[in-house]
Amino acid sequence: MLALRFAAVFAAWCPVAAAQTIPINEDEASVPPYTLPDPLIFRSGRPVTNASSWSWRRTELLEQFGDHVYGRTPSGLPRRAATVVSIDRQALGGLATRKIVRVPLTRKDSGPYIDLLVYLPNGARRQVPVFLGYNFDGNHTVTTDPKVPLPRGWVANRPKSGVTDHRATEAARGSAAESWPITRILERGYGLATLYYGDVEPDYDGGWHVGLRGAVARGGTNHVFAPNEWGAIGAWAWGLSRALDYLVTDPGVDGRRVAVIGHSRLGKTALWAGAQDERFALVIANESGEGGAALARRWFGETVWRINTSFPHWFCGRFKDYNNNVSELPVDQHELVALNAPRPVYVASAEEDRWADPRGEFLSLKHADPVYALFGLPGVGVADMPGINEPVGGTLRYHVRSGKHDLTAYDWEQYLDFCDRHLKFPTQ
Ligand code: GTR
Repeated sequence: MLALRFAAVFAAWCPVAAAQTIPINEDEASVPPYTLPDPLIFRSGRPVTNASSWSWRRTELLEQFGDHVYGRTPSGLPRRAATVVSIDRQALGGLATRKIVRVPLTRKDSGPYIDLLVYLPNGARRQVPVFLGYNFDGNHTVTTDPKVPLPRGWVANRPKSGVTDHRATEAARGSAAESWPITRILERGYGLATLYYGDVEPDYDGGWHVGLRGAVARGGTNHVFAPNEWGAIGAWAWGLSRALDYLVTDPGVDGRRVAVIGHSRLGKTALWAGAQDERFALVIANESGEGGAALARRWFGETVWRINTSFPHWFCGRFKDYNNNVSELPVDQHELVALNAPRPVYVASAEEDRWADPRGEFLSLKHADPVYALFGLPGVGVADMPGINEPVGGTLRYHVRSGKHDLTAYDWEQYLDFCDRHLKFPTQ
């Protein structure tokens, strides 16, 4: 019934092209009602009653997200040891030890591989908790440190990066430093490990030919993807787990306290990585929007149709089946958040980032609350969205910051405080 009303609203908006396009709505009063799937009901209709039956439901949901949204991550991919390429024990004026670590992703040394950039605070008395997150334009953009090499492959020509032909340039060195307050992170007692997502797979439709998915596909670069084979987000998420494989072996890192963080498309990736790999102790999704924390069924900002049209390579083929009937999706994004239970999750929005649907991001957390309650944990715990710059919640935490789509110092301060509460041991 609700599904019919939903479709009817779309048809009224766009009678001719209703089957092909879904108009963008950014008016709260026009959001039609919708019904979310219940994370605590098995497909069979049986209810989940406790944390131990949740683990079965968790498996079912993971399979559904694999089959219908991100594609399944192939099993049996090689996992090879990483190599520390360089160490500088006096980086950033002596504040940190900087390592560059090569993480192979396939059997071939020629690639694809990740060059992981790791900064650990000097003088720590014990192994430190670490933030692990992808950067958008190369490791050299997060710092002005001249020793950090440029990525070798494709980079996007984003306005700030000064790139015009998809090759990384020196001009972009430090261009993303404001989003990566490395000194502050180190001073607060954390390490930072960052990696360039294009090392795993370039971010364009067809990028898989020169990326991880093409390198491991049975059909090589002629491979024809099945509807539930992984998309680029799946490949990037897998890369985060391989970076974690290294971090758990680093003598300076406490591998039980690695938080995975991502902004925007890389926030979607962080959530999917955390859902699949329970070694991530905590997950942070900064303005992850559609296909991330925002509810798919809520018609506000970016839609399933729009994201599948703009970025067909991000998700699996079957996700496109829901372009015009999102209510048929067997899952919604509150269940992606819930897949991280009982681990802490921070979801953040920005007031002007209406495209990402701040309210839809908040509601995902709220509707994941019942799963956290199974573990006796406080979820986000409030009835409605908080005001601007007023973080709320417990094990599930949320803020909507003033300003635009970005990862800012304000966001990092909240994440550092959240990690202090959830990742630091009392003796530290
Ligand atoms: C937008 C896309 C969003 C978000 C963003 C980003 O164009 O529509 O879903 O992922 O890109 O990653 O920067």
